[in-house]
Amino acid sequence: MGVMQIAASITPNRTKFGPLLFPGELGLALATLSELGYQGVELSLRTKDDLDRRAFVKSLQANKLRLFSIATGQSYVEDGLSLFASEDRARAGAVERIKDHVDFASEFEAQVIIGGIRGKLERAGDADARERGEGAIEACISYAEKKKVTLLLEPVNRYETNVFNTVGEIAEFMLQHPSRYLQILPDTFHMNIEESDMVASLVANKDSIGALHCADSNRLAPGMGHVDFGNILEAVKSFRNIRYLGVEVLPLPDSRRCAETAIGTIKACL
Ligand code: LER
Ligand code: MN
Repeated sequence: MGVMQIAASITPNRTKFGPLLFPGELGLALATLSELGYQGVELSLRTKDDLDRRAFVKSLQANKLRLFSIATGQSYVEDGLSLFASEDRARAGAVERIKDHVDFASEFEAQVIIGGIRGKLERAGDADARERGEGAIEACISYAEKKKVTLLLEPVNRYETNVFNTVGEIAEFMLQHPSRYLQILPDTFHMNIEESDMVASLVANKDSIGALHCADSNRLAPGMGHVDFGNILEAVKSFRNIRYLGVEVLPLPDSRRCAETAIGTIKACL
């Protein structure tokens, strides 16, 4: 990896999912991120129809930004679709949404994130439900392989889900489901809760890390909490498969201030 690329997580629509900058203000988001020195965006979408694609492509180009990935958690938060749902229809609906996002991503050489859309097991430890959920992820992997799109599996903390809380759990899943189109997306906010040693977990899985979500301990912009970004970024900047650092934070006190603080902190560490 050469110079580390920096992206921000944004959304074209207003949503219950909180850690996104400039919700509902796509034009302002792209112009501001470009002005502040970002290289691209991670776009959180509910459905494939949330976006006027032509206008989006034009605006990306005008602002010299790239689309690095599509984030998919809104399907769970807004519509109750999830890969580990007990109800067959909710599970199938989540797989269909991911396939749509894979199609979209393939046009941009972008990646697709499987984070919040996993949902959770209704009964923790339910082996059958777990197997059905893993089957749903396998269906997504097969489709992504056909479209040559990389899926990023994201460990999420125990207060949000009961499947894959740590980087190590995802690494184990990947050993059982080897695919060159599957990588890990650690998130420093979740890691700060779950990992005993954040840098050690990252280093132990360095070739599988496809991107990194950067949020501070309080889910605000890096620099507004107590995560040690110096040590973390010093480690990840030499990882060979990492495509970008994504700023995925609550827009507080406001989106612009977060975007500015985050890139300032990250650049100072690199
Ligand atoms: C999504 O990137 C994330 O970090 C999770 O909190 C989703 O629930
Ligand atoms: Mn995240």
